[in-house]
Amino acid sequence: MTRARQFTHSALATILAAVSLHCGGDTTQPTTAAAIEIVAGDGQSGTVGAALPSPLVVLVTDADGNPVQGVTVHWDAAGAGSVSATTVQSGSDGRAAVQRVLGPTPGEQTTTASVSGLQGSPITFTATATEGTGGAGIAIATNPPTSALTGEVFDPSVQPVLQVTDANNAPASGVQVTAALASGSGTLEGSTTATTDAGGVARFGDLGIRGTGSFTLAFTAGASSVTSAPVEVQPLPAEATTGKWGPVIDWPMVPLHMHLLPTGKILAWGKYDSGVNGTMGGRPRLWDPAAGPPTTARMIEVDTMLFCAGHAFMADGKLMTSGGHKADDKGIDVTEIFDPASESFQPGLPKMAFGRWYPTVTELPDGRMLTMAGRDSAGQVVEIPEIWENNQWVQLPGGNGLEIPYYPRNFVDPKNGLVFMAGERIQSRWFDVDGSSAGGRGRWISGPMHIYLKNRDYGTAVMYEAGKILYTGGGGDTGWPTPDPKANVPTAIAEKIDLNAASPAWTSAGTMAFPRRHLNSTVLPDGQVLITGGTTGGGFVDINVGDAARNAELWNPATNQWTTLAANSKMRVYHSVSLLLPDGTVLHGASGNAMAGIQVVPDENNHEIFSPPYLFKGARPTITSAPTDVSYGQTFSVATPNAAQITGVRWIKLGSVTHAFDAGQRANTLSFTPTATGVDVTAPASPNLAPPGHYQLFILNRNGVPSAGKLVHVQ
Ligand SMILES: [Cu+2]
Repeated sequence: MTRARQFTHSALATILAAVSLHCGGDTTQPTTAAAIEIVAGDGQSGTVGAALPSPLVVLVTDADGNPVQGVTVHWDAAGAGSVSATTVQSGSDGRAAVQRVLGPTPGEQTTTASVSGLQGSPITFTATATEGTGGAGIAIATNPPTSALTGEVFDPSVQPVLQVTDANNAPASGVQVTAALASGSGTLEGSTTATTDAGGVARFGDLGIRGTGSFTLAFTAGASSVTSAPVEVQPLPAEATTGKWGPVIDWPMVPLHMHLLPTGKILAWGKYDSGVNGTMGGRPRLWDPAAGPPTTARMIEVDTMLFCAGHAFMADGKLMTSGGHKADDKGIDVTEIFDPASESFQPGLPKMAFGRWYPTVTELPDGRMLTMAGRDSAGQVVEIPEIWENNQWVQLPGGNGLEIPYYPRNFVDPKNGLVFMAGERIQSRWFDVDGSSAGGRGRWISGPMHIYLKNRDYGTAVMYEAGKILYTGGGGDTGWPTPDPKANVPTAIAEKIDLNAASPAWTSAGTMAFPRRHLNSTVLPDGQVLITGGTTGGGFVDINVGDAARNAELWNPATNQWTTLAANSKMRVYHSVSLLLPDGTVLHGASGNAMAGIQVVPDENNHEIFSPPYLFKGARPTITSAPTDVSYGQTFSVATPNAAQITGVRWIKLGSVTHAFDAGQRANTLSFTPTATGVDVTAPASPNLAPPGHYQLFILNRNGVPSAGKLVHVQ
């Protein structure tokens, strides 16, 4: 028939078809529809479980061979596979078509198209199904995030998940899926392959994109591939390099002794009960950060004046103090123990043989406590250390005869369990509490000389890893009462020592951007050391605001390099403190309650919070559970949804800080093995490596982004 003849009759056919539709039943066909025939799609070959390459098409005509619109054609996949629709109305060209997906069995598969009553109905299409070659289908179950920071390790909730089916349209297990950038200029980071599980599901765990702009990812399994939704990748904010300081937060007094308790609360005290011009007393305040600002902190009664005491945490999490304030340069002989559970000091403890003003307390591997140095009630330097054992103080007269500075920078040496005095003197020394010398129990052992050959009074020291100490800043007071040479300005020179070495020696740790005195050092979860506060000027304490070292600095032990970070708002010099908090920020506060010659050091009854650069690099890992108590050498499970992302596990002992030195903090990098649901972590083998007590456990990803700390007690 000719095209022209078809057209002359098609208008009537259309009307009739429309009437049929509106009358409802598809059993009654337009009177003009007479026949059905195949147009296309018969005799194709395809892969089992897959769609045929071309649609199946029929034509409905009237008695004159003209196309008829609106006729309902029934399609049936004959029990294997599927058709895209089981009923299709013929179009204005009389045609009706479906897509055919073959069933799972190789061989001949048929499809029928039928319109009852028409000549030629039912029509049978025949197709040949062939065995597939694997990886028949891949689909995205979870897309990557719609936005991310460059280099960010995507949160587990938006790590891509793929569903892979085999040639039979069944879940394909053991199939490797490869991820790659499909568009965008940058690098795909992390593990770019994942293997399907029994359900045919492949999960990526640690992907991230380095670069900026719009990206898509391609996921490929065998010959099949699928492309993700777009990911908009932003550059890192400036704070990812500089960190960021928060606002000034007020305290009711100058919190110049500060401790993070196992309860998460903070105990602090200064010289006075309240702020500037307050009454002498310095009673502690207990601040619960979860309950309100520090102005809500509760005053804790104590029967002595703890200003200028030494302190450290004990194995059970209680805080021991040694000495305190009788007058400037004169100490008292009282010991106090604060119990974080009852939130009170234990009364009536045995006293020391000597008053101590500016001593250092050190927890030993076996739980005994050592107190060293300070001035007694008459203002004399105390050269005899005392050890707390069997709930009493025992003198160690074998230590007598050495000019010991205020608040010695003491650490337990993991190699031998001895106490290593890192400074401030030029020569460092070990003290053996169980050794003996001419004077009796206790023995000094000469150690290496600093590379900076001047006294480092009011420098800071931190054991950032078992046996590894950073000592930086200090000095600058030519009138300081130790016998070593002095400089008239503080130093920016840093040095480090590894006590694990066969012959430990001080070596260069680079130079800070600013010389500093009265600075603080805080070991961070990523293993770097944060330096805060201090003054660049010489003398006992330079309170010229222009000389304040307000920029934080960061030391990276892996590179020995220093980075200058953001500046805080307050001058924090003599009596300033810094304390690592469980959320990975650092509290930097206080300064004051003292004189600078004839001038008053400004009282800072407040703190500021520093958010280190690692808090600006995207999603943080989270710890969902960890044991509260572990023993030495024990392997314990830490649950985290970030299991595939963890590249480091560290813990850091709770801080107890004053006078530019934190006698509490010390850190261990812990060995671990990843599991499906977290990491199995092994505690240090010995208390020499990690003295007993409470540590904040952190897990980290490859960008050094830490989780919040989880409190773990080791004993
Ligand atoms: Cu002081």
